[in-house]
Amino acid sequence: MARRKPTNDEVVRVLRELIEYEKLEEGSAQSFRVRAYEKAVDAVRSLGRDVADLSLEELRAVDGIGDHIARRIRAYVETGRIDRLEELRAKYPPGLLELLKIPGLGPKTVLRLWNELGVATVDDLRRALDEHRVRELPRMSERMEAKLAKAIERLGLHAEEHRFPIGEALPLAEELVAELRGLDAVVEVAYAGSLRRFRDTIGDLDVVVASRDPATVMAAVRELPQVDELLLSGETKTSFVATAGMQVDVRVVEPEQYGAALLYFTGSKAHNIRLRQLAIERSWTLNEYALADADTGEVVASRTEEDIYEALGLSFVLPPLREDRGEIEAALEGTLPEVVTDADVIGDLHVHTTWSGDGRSSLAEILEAAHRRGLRYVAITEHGENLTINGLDRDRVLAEREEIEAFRERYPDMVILHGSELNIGRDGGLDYDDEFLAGFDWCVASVHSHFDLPQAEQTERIVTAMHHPAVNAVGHLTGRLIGTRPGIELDFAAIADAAAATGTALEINGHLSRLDVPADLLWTVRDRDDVLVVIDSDAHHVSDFENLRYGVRVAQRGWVARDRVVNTWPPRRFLAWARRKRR
Ligand code: DGT
Ligand code: CA
Ligand code: CA
Ligand code: ZN
Repeated sequence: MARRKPTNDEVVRVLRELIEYEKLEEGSAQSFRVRAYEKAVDAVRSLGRDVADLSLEELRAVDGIGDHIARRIRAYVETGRIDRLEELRAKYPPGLLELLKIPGLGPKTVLRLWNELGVATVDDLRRALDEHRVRELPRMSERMEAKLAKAIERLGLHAEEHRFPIGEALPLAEELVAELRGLDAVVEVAYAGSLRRFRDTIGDLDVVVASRDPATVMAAVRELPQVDELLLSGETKTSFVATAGMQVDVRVVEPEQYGAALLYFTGSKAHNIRLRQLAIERSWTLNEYALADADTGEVVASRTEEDIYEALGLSFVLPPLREDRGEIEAALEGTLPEVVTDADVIGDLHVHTTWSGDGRSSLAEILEAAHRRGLRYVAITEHGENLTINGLDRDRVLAEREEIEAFRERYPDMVILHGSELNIGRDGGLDYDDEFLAGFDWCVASVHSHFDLPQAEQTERIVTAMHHPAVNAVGHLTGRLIGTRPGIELDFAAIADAAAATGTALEINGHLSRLDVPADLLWTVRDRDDVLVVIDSDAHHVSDFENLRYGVRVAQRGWVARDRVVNTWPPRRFLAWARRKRR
């Protein structure tokens, strides 16, 4: 049987696994080989076509993919395996890859923990820490033990309840949904569960299918290329472990039941319980098949989620709000916040191009993509000079400014701002000097260093930066990388106060590994009309403008009212607001 063509995301996942093993093999996270793989990952991600369609020759010709890696990619496309990866998988226990995710644990230390203490999983490490065995190793200490214990706790890396970062879950879910949508037997299909509610981490994937022919759908699910191990194979439910290690539950219902099933499996459980109580008060029942009369069984509503909310006397609740955090009461009273939707976002104020060392699309490509997306304003914000390697010195800033000027004629209906992503220094200082900073139209300032400062100092440096007239927004506030790096410690209430006092927006960075400011923090200031937010893609490539949609979901989860999102404002209002602070 011909092998199904792996997607680019799948190839990226395999390369990333190889990267982690190579780190162990090299005893370094920075080796030449590791960097070569990382370049290849970037190259595949920005390829713009299916990597599986490229011949070995074509792969070799791709910038960033060398001969070795080209061969490995071809081997994977053709046979579904890479000998080198199999060899490394056999050599190291898989738990070591989890250990590598813990901040403060490099490959060398992980290897030492394994060789000398037999630590092969996060649970093993926790035990070793509890028993104070780690401090006996060279270059380890009591302080280091405490730091590691805290890092494990903050990352939520429990072997028993392993959760996947949304950045891993979403691409897989989209692949599965696209695959199933292509089947004739499928009327409708969507992912539900915590992913649809847009939580940061996902326990398992829940997929709901509407079909009149469940047997055909279930048979097709069993044959999906993403199935690694079949766990359960029933008439209307199939569960499997996907190639990425994530568990997936696929359920099939009749098209008439689709809304009820989607509602049920989207959750949260707490939200469902409240809905069921409301149903019971009316002598109805609510389950994954229908809202129905408790006595006669007659269906009250089931076809769509909207029908069911309406029958229960509630306004429609968007999935990211379904956490029983007051949304039921608000929906009953009709006082749900008017949250931002995809179509409301008409600007993007944090965008990189190849002028930044880590940008992957040219200025021309980025502007064309922004324009095609219908954006009314966009700020090009390359890294400031203090970010080594990737930052721009003054000459390059001015050179780019000239290029941007030329593009303004090409896109008369899109305002192009020339900005910068500044680096907040240890004491709140910024790149360049005040006069030079005044030459930008818009600046985002972000923390890219000193992640370990105590809370008071960390808060203080950011507040200091917010007071600078050049700083319009604070980028990815906590600096967290979901599943890999915990956020910095902050007094968020103080940050929100400073944002309001200085006219500085807080960015919701929509990159899936960041989603920062986190929704939970935003939720704590949901009633503060004076705390403004900007939803940014932080694009480094034309495909990253999709991040705006993810940022919108974070804003919804944080109950951010639309009018608090400055890039929903018409250009004139937005520009007047941004200029006010810079004067
Ligand atoms: P996860 O997978 O841990 O990230 O979180 P969820 O929310 O996706 O939870 P999951 O996969 O256990 O179940 C999916 C949805 O199904 C959940 O959000 C609500 C619904 N559900 C599951 N179990 C129950 C239950 O016992 N009662 C009710 N009312 N709903 C449930
Ligand atoms: Ca789930
Ligand atoms: Ca589930
Ligand atoms: Zn950036």
